[in-house]
Amino acid sequence: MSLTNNANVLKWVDEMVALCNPDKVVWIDGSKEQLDELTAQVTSLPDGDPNKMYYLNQDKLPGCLYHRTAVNDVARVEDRTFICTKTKEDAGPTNNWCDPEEMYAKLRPMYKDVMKGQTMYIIPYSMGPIGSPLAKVGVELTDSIYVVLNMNIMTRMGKAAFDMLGDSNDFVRGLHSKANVDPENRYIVQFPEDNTIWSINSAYGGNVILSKKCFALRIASFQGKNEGWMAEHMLILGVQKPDGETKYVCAAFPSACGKTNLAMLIPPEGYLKDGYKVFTVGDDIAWLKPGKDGRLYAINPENGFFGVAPGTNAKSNFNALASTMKNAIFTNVALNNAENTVWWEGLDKNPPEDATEWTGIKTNGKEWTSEIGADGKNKKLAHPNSRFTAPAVNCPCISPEFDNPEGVPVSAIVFGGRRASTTPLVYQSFDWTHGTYVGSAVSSETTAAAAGAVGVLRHDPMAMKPFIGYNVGDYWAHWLEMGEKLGDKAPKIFNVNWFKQDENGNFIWPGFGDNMRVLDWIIKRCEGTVDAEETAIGYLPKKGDINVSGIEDEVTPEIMDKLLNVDTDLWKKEIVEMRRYYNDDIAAKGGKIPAALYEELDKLEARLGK
Ligand code: OXD
Ligand code: MN
Repeated sequence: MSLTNNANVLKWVDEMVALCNPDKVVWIDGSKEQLDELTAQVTSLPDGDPNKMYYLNQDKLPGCLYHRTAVNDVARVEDRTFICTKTKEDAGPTNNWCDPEEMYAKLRPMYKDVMKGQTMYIIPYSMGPIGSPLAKVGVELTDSIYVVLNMNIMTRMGKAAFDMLGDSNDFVRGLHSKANVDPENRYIVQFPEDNTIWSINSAYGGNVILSKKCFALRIASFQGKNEGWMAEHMLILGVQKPDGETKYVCAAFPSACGKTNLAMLIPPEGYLKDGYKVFTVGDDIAWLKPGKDGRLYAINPENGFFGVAPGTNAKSNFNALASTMKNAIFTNVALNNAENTVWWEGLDKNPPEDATEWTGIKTNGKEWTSEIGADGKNKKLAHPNSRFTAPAVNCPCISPEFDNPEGVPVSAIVFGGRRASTTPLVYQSFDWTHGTYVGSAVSSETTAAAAGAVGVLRHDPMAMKPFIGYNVGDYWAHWLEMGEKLGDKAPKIFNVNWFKQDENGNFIWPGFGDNMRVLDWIIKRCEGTVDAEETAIGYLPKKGDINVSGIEDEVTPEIMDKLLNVDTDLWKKEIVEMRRYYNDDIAAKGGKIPAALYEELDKLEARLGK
């Protein structure tokens, strides 16, 4: 029985059912009974079935499940991700493009009868708190119970989403089939002009949890441009000060630069003693819209965390680890067979002796076999991109405002990347337009963890390169427009770099909880309670204004000088690179760069001197 009378939903579902031809259709109401029944089904599949999920130790990890994906299906696939708009220009230089009619014509035969013998699950969900003026509804059709169970954690899933939609046509239509998980025919396709996402031949999270990157960033960024709001690849955190007031900060870093760690940071002892607390609103995505008072408000459209497991431990991110202790799903981590619990590199130093590798091979924990990388040396028990899907309510520091339909007022926006030199620990942009330039210049250096050359600069504007659902030039213009609309109520824009190195390649900033010291300066700048040094690149902390109490031995005045140094020669090189990037990578390939951003580049160059 259908869960809604919405004629638009029913018509579309009928069309998709006719195309995919499932034996059975199940409407997901979000009830515990239904989810228990689906969990029972998927855990009782025979070993070796690629869809099987396993119960973990229910005493130690109550409600937790485990799953392995195919070895060729372990990450987002940017080369197979498309933005299909009527013109190529509308997708712009950062996206793969195909004409929508051509793409539908190519994919339709792949979906034809693809669910024969199977069940189609119809998942209604809300991105954002039900009833929030910033929230939006999506419906995902899928042939995977794994997807249903993940969507239950990552979104507000169930009938309430249809109730919120009423008879409106404003919902995102997602169609997913794992099909044969064939990498040659894997497609992750956004049709922003049709509010539609088609994903086929994958069963990995980021490609199939269509609410996340596909809707909440690619489609939503397009909607935001048309409707006057923004969808950004940003964490949202609140810093509660000793006087009880909480200031909210959004931060955009490229993937694997520690967004989840910053979102859940535990302040250093001195700050805790003084009464500071950090609350998490979101760890990956922010939707931002001007509120009635003219300030910018943020919601986290998601309801859970889809975090990278390796490297997560009680020291690096206590709160993330705690979030995974019940009702979580683990994907492609290793198993500790003796306990039926999970393990990954960086959880602790003791790989289990009786382990199952992420590929399903049993091993003694010393001589494991699963190879990552062409060199065959990089052997891991857990896949480096193995994940936990964890409910936000589990997070010990989840914000009391998490479900606030109005969102939280944003004081600061912070950009950052991984840069060994050039970029100082922190600086503040002169104004919103300069801050937009700073965001457009976000870049990160590759690390030894990934295959390929180390230290290669990758541009990732606003940390959104794989996620902007339209032309990056128009996206920058939209940022500038939002700044004009917000005027003097706009958040202040900053840039941070936790990854500065000395001559020997050692990191010189401790990072993790100590990043609170930088947040402290940022918040004081927003409040106007601390002065700054005006430099060519922006406002920098004055000597002594970053609190190093408790880490004086590690961060000596000499180290702090290095952290805050603005090396004119390196910055001149940065300008040359930014001109090359704007001209060759963007403008020459159809990106319409706003004149104001070229002006910022010229002004920066002038300030640095000839
Ligand atoms: C993610 C990513 O999975 O940014 O969040 O890649
Ligand atoms: Mn992300």
